[in-house]
Amino acid sequence: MAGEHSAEPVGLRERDRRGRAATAVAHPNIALVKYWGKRDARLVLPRTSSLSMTLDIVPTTTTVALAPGMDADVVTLGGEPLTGEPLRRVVAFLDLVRVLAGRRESAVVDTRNAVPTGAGLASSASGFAALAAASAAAYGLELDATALSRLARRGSGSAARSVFGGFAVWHAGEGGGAEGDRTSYAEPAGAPDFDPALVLAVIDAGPKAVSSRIAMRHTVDTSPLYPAWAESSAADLAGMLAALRRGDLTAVGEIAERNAFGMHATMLAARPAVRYLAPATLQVLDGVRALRDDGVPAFATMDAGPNVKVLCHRTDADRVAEAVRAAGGCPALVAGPGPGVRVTGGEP
Ligand code: 2P0
Repeated sequence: MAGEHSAEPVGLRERDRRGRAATAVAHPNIALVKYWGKRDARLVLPRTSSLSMTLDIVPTTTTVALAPGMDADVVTLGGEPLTGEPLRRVVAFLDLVRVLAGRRESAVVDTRNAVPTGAGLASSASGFAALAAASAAAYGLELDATALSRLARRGSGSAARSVFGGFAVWHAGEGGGAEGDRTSYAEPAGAPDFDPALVLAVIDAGPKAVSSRIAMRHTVDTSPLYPAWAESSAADLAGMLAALRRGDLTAVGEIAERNAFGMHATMLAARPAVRYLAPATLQVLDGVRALRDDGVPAFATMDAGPNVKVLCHRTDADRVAEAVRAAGGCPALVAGPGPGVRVTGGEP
C-alpha cells in the first residue's frame, strides 16, 4: 500500500502525486418535525416530510483525499480507523459518489466531530453532509444544493437537512425509485421573525443502545401507533411552516413538542418497545414545564436518545440552560441557528 512506510499520513503523498482533496464542514440539525420511518431503505426515502434547525455548534470536519494507488478506502473518525458497519456505510457512500462521478479511485477520509459520535446530537447528519460535500468536490462532481441534499440523504436521511443553514424542510417526495430519489430533498424553510435558541441537555453523551436506523424500521414494522403519528405529522409540518412564517415561537414549540412526544409514543408502542427516555429525561421535561409555568416560552424535543433539546428565545437561553442543568443534573449547551455545509479547502 502506498504511503505505508512513510512518516506522512497515508494518502497525503498520493493526493500530492495524482489526486484531489477537499475539506468540508457541516453542523448537526435538530428536527422540530421528526423523520421517523423509511419507505425505501436503499434510497433512504422517508415516509414523512420533516423540518429542522441547523445548529451553530459541534460541527463535523471531513477531508476526502483521492488515493489512486490504494486498493481500498481508508476512513478515520477522530483519528481512529473506522471498522465494521460504520466503515461499510462510508464505503457504500463513496461507491455511490464514484458511480455518479464515473471514477474509480479509492479515498482517504479523515473526519472529526466536535462531540462524541452517536450521542443523540445528530452526528450522522453533520457527518454525512460533510462527507457528501467533501467527496463530491474531491471526485469532481458539480452539484447544486438540491442535488447535494439528495446525495447526503443517501448516507443518512437527516444529513439532507444539514446541507442548509437555519431552518430546513426535507420533502418526503413522491413515489419510489428514480422519481422518489429526484423528489426527496431538503430546502430552506425561511428565516423566522424570532431569535431562536436550542438548549441541549446532555444527559448521556455515550453511544445509544439501539441505532435510529434499526429503531425506526422496528417501529414502522410493529407499532400500531405509527400510521396515526405519520398522518398527524403532515398536519404538524403544515402548522409549523405557517407558525415559522408568522414568527410565532410558541406555536413552533408546541408543535415540535407534540410531534416529538408522538414519535416516542410510536416507539413505546412497538413490539417490543423501544424506549430512549431515561429518568433524567423526564426530570428535564418537568423543568421545561416549570419554566413555562413561570412564563418562559420553552418547548422540548427528544430524538433517538435520552437527551432533551429545548427551543426558546435566545434572550431566555441562559436562564433555560440553568434550569435544565438544575433539573437534569447534567451539562447543557446553547445553540443558535447555524450555517449550511461548506467546502473550506483542499481544492486541487
Ligand atoms: C430526525 N432522527 O428527524 C430523527 C428524529 C432521530 C429521531 O433523523 O437511517 O441517522 O441514517 O436515515 O438520519 C436519525 O436518523 O437515520 C434521525 P438514517 P438518521 O432528526
